[in-house]
Amino acid sequence: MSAFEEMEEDGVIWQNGEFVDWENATTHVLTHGLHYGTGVFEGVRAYDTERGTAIFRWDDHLDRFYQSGKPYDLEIPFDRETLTDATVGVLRRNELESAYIRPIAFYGYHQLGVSPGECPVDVAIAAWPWGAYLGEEALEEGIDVMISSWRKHASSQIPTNAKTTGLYVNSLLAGEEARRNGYAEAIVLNKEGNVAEGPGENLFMVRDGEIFTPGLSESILDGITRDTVITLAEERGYTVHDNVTISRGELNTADELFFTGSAAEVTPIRKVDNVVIGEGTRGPVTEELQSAFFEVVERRTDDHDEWFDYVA
Ligand code: PPE
Repeated sequence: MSAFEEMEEDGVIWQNGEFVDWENATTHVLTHGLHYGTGVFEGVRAYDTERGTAIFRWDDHLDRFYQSGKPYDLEIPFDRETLTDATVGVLRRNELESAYIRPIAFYGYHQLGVSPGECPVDVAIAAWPWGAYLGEEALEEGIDVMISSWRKHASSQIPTNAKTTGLYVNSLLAGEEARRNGYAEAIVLNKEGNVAEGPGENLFMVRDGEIFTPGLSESILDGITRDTVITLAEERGYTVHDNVTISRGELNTADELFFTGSAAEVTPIRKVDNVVIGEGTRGPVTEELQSAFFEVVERRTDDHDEWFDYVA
């Protein structure tokens, strides 16, 4: 199954401490999180590696999961060990060799009104096979993207460093606008009109052999793949400017552009608003970092073993 395809109802989902059959992992229609977007979630990948199934940067995803709840006073009522066991349990019971893992915590069913009051925090972890987010071809050929007419919410309006379910209405608006216009994905500018990120990806630019990515104050999610790529690039001797402002026009004159994300992995961008970027195909720096990324996540190297939790 790839992104944008129907779910297969298969296996179990961990919900509030128990493994339940996929079709029974349901919640009430008056759930607080459904009405007000008051949930936090993660997207994590487990890869089928030479040493068995391995969850990539689980600790960092868990850190962000707990942190995301803070602005909302949403305290996840399970500890790290429980959530880790739950995830390993889901992967094993569902016999998944590689998977996309989706932990979610949200204010549940008890009362309505914007204040969550005594609503419980419900937690679930599901996993399913998810292929290349933007298609297998996208990884090689790159994608055409559109600058969205929608701006990213400023971090003074909603904390963009928290991965909150409600934030993704902005991602939907931008992504669907792009797809309606024949593009694969959007780039979203921040309130100042500078480059923020994609609807579900961070953005990188290559210029004159150096690498640039918008800083955390540009209304972006502090992506774990972003951090991975920065680390891999620096290890390969690249200068990475990870705290910069990138203006819209710089996208057009970039040598290379690419997206990063747990779902999107490392996806090259070949055109922005139909302006060809560089050679109009996956650029050499993108290719080097993308190969390095897949070499690491598939464990074809011993580097960065600290990033992996083996499921076997
Ligand atoms: N920005 C946004 C807005 C975002 O949603 C993601 C992840 C990223 C950056 C990259 O972050 P990281 O995954 O830590 O490298 N988007 C998730 C949701 C995708 C979806 O369609 O759902 C993901 O990649 O899992």
